Amino acid sequence: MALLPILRFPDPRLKKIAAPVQKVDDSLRRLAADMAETMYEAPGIGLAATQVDVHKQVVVIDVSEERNALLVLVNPRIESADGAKEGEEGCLSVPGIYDKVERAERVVVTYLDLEGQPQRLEAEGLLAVCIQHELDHLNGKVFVERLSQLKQTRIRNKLAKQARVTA
Ligand code: K1U
Ligand code: ZN
Repeated sequence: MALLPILRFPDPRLKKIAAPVQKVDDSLRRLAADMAETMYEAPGIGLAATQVDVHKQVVVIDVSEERNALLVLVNPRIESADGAKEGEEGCLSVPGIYDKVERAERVVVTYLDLEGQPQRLEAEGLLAVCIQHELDHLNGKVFVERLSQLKQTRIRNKLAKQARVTA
């Protein structure tokens, strides 16, 4: 397995739209294993392939306290969503920035598992939020782009300053 470098906002590659996976094979299973290792090491509760510069519809998620409930979603689709709730989000591509985003409270998602079998999952709470956050990544959207223009400008300035300090 391998740790993969995570793209940092506002890298333009985070805007790419991920393509559907045509075949679930060993190379896709290796990608998922590498993504999971990268997510656990970060640490994070989710990671989309877009964030490691692979533009395929794959996400890994583990919202469990014990960090032992890995979910791998291939070609995920939100079939239905209901309710609305504001909650704090962070992003491994935007380190150090946390803000409130409104999301659906519950979602039903369909996807393929690592055997290529269709699955259906009803999610609520943090899992529902994380699924929506990761599907945004597959559609080229980072959570800060859901914030006001003023907040986005402040975040871009803060990240540019951080980059100058660490250069
Ligand atoms: O996609 C990502 O960038 C990962 C992101 C997912 C996420 C967090 C919060 C709300 C929605 C989606 C993260 O994992 S940020 C790190 C984080 O939240 C966390 C890290 C360790 C333990 C618990 C949470
Ligand atoms: Zn993110």
